[in-house]
Amino acid sequence: MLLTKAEIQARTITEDGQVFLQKAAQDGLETVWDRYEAQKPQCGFCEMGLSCRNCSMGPCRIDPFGEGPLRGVCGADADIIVARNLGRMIAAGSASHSDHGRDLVEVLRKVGEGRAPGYTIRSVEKLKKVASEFGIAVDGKTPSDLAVELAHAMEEEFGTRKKALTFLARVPEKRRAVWNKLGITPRGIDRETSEMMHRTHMGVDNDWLSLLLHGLRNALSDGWGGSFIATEVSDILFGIPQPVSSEVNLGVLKENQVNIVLHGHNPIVSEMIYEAAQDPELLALASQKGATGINLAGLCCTGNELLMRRGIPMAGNHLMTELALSTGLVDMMLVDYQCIMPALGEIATCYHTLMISTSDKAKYPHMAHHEFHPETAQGKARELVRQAVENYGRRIPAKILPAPNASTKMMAGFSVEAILGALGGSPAPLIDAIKSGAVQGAVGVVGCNNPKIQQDYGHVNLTRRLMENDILVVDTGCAAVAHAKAGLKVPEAAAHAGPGLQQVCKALGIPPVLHMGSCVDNVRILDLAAALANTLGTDISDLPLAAAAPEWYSEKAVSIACYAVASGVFTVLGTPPPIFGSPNIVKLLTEDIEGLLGASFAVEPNPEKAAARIIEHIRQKRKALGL
Ligand code: BF8
Ligand code: SF4
Repeated sequence: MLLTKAEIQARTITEDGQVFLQKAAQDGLETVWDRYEAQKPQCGFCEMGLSCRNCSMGPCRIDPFGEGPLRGVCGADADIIVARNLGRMIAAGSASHSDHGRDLVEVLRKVGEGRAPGYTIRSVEKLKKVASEFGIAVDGKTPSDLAVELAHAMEEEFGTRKKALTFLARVPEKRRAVWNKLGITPRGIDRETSEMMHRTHMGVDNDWLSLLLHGLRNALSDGWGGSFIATEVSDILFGIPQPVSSEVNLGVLKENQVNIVLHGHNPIVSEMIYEAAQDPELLALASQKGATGINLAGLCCTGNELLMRRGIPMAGNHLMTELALSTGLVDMMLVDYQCIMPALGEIATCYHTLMISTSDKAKYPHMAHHEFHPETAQGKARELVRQAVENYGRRIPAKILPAPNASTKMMAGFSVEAILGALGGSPAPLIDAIKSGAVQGAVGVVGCNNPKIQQDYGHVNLTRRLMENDILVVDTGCAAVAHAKAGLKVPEAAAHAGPGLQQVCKALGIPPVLHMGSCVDNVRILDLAAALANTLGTDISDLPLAAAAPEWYSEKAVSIACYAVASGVFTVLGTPPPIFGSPNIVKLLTEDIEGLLGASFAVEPNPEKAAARIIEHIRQKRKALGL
């Protein structure tokens, strides 16, 4: 059934999204928005966090109005049930990021052992730096030896034998003291997740405050552990991102080229596909088939990883993943894991698109499974790119609709190293700009799309307001792609910033919104915040910083938000988390936690109001610093 203009506009602010929502409807597809409508009304108990199915005496639910049951069969009340549910969300998010990190450590070890042909060490400099941080003597050792030693040391981080994770050495002294006092210093990465699953089993931790504190520790084991390892090892294997120009939106899919779309999170597979797509033999085959080249395009965070290091264009963010298929131009979509809607395979059956899953732990309906392992990835990548090329001629002309709008230009690649490089090697010029007031502060605008919010509306409006108020925005994940589509990631976008930020951007030739990578790369933001605090000899919570996730949906986002607050960063969520069934927990997380951590959460779906709160927060932090 076709959609009305009003229906389409309510779903997304993006031009390409609006066009392809109608195309998908014409092709008879059911999208994430349709399925969301079909789910309405969603369960009110679950929305408030008041339902529990942790055991078989249940499922149970608590009546928020006090007329029905106030306890589950075991006796758990609203506070306990909400805290347990939140704890399990954090555990799932932390596990996802950290298992991604573990997969990279495995590749690092196999590269060192000479068992991963095609992979190499692209940043020996970072390998040495990180190895030293892990207490490994680097002098006189080959990169291969170091890779093996570092991989072993990192494997230890996942276990139970440590008192504190190694990367905590980068955390400001004052912050570490806060964590020690609260007893939330993260130890082993897997240990904290495992302990969370234990604590939330029936009859274990039934003190909601104690559960939430462990939730923070579990999230910190992601931020300063699993995700940190994922980012650092990705840089070691694939290179440290440097500023790069690229393009975004469905216009990046080419009518006259073989389009391979890479979707998921871990760069291990997509980097190999990138290499294979440069193979002269495969390029010649593409030309034989009548294509002028092999075009790679990214979706979600695998896309962001390749964009940051290789400049490959982005087809879109989370809610564009189905619509990308409806162009009829995708010859192959390759997925690894996380945020890959199980609906994708079936949608692709409407077109000629080959759908390929690649991870032993992530299989999907209607996809061909081609498992990648470090030992054989190179050959596998060539085989798949060849299949994509051969599929080019099978496009169904009647089902093709190229994007009517041109792709939008963008810049990416702002690793901490690149930002410090642009500043001349030290954070001092940024600190000076903050002191002078040219830059009032910095905010990480991160996270997903969610069909509960008009696509990209939350990100783009919040970020515009912040820029206008001389606040530098750094971003990652699907938020970064939203900003890019809106044209905010080119140096010229500084024209829409306040006068101070405009001047700084012009002097450095940078956009006012800096792309720092994928969602695991949120740790780059932490790293930068810690470096600023360390330079000033203060705590992260003293700095004029904030974070926002205007359209978050995933459990990973919950973990990120929790490690941001635990690290001292005020964080505003656009979609409400399932905690409103417990007034005690809402009060703790939005008010009282400030006294414990120097930072708190806020929930504000309206981006204008969210901007106002953040601007006020930054004003207060500046005032406290005497600025
Ligand atoms: O890790 S922002 S929708 S793609 S969870 Fe997923 Fe959210 Fe996108 Fe990347 Ni992050
Ligand atoms: Fe019900 Fe308690 Fe079992 Fe949860 S753990 S399902 S509240 S009995």
